[in-house]
Amino acid sequence: MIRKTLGALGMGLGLMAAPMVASAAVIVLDFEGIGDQAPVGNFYNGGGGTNYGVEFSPATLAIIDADAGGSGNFANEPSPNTIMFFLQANNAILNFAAGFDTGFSFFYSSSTAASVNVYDGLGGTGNLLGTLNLTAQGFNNCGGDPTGDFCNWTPVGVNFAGIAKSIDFGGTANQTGFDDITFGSATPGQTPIPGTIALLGLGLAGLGWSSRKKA
Ligand SMILES: [Ca+2]
Ligand SMILES: [Ca+2]
Ligand SMILES: [Ca+2]
Repeated sequence: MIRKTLGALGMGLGLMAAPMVASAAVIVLDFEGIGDQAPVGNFYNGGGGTNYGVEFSPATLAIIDADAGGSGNFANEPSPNTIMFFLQANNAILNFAAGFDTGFSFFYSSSTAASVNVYDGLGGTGNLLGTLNLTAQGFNNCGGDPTGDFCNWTPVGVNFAGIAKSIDFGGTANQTGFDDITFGSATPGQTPIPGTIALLGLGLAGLGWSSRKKA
């Protein structure tokens, strides 16, 4: 049986560095601007993207939708056209040395059930602060984009007490994709509400991400 995969197998390289930026507001990583099957590595740690002091383990790669010129087998990603996935099981970790609080969230598309854990130590160590449980929903109600087997993206998040410093992404290599990884909120993809529509904020709060879902 041939399994559907998110992308061709490959090897990524990453660098280690000490994150320096403290967290305060909600931070969203959309992975746009990273190359197809290029390591996320230190992109958000002074390596080209906004320097949030977030470092990803070497097996963690970005991948661009095949419909946008890359090699990714997905559709309807919440922030086109790039997502994050990984090619080595049990080796997908991000470190946020400055720490963050309140919540953690993202959108995912997966062919397998998985658990993602939030820790208060670096490298998936220390106390377990929270767990996000993923289901095998990636192929549900597929269509559009116009192509891509991993078509269904679901928001998932957790609130926690304490200061989190690392995330251990569970799941099976090449079978789970992530996008809009969000620190400081249990609702993924949140962005600050502009002052001009602040009064409508309560009414629109539920539309922020739901409008991004597949129509
Ligand atoms: Ca797409
Ligand atoms: Ca696609
Ligand atoms: Ca994206």
